[in-house]
Amino acid sequence: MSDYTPKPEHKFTFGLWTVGNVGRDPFGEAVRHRMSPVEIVHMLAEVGAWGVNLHDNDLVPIDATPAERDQIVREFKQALADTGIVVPMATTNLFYDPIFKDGAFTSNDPRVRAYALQKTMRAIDLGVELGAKVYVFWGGREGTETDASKSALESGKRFREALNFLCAYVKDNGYDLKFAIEPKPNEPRSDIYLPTVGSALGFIATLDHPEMVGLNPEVAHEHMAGLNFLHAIAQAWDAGKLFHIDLNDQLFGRYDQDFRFGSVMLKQAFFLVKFLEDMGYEGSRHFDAHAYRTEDYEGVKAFARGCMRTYLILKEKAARWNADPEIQALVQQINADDGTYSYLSGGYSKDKAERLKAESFDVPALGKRGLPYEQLDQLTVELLLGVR
Ligand code: DIG
Ligand code: MN
Ligand code: MN
Repeated sequence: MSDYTPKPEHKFTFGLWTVGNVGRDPFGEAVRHRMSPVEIVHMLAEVGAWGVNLHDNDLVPIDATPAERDQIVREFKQALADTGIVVPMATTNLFYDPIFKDGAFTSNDPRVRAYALQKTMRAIDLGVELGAKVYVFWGGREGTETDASKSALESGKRFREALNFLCAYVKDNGYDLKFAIEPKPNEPRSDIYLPTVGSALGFIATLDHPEMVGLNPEVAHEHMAGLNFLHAIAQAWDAGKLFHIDLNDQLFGRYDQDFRFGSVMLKQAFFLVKFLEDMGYEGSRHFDAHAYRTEDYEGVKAFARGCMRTYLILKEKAARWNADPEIQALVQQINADDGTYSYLSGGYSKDKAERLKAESFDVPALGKRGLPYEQLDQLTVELLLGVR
């Protein structure tokens, strides 16, 4: 049995809004008292987290005076100093206040769009002051219930204009900060713009400073769209755009459940952890999740510990998968290549095209070839079940 104790080098983080979730849902009132940001920092230190993330208003109320803001930030910084907890990521709450009921950057009202930019600049200043290096944009209200209300094309242009302005703001201020877009297909809007990793990657390419902007994919959000999260982050990684990640769990086709990491789709969680560890992902392992509504704060701590323990257990399972002789023999067999067609790698040439057109293939034999995927997947399942 290995040691599954979280350590700073694991880079486990939680948002203030996650372990601070009071259990309110559309059909029920809060079930837990609200902890202060300082209390949350101490709880995260107690369970062994490395960092804490925040929306601006998780820390500073939207109507705080500058003096109140400074006092709150001072006390928060003291809690960070007392515990050693760091702030790797920050973001803006552009979804809770009624002013954003029809969006922030994509609102039809230019006053709301302008206010959203102002609020985000101030929140960026706060995030940088606290040491954040990644800034997330989750456009929770950027969407529609009826497409009679606004042009999807115009909304994309407004979103781009806002991000271009904010990228320029970061550059103008010399901030060491990169942006990470967080896609989600719906909820709280009926349809949210930039719904998936794929659509966000396409959007990033249209920005003035695409090098500053990447992705913060969330497990639950791709699952809500019925998509394979591993495939999504592999594409983001391939594009050099996996700047951050929101880990949790989620059944397909449900509202955003934000379950404890690994608590629902364990095999998908295994392949996700394997990918991150195999690739040497160096970013935060951020758990954007919350405890069941049934829990008290001891249950919330069990939730937080469970997220980190499951990640570490799956990390060990991934290492064992990579070292398992029977599994690796099958992987070798599946990827056998005698080099006959290696001339095709390295790009096109007329000679290569002519040579390939002259090749002959035993199509029936290739079609009959048996692939040992049942055996390989069974070995994977048995490894996860702890019998190998
Ligand atoms: C929800 O999945 C979103 C917001 O909580 C926040 O903007 C972002 C940061 O992880 N995730
Ligand atoms: Mn979510
Ligand atoms: Mn998230």
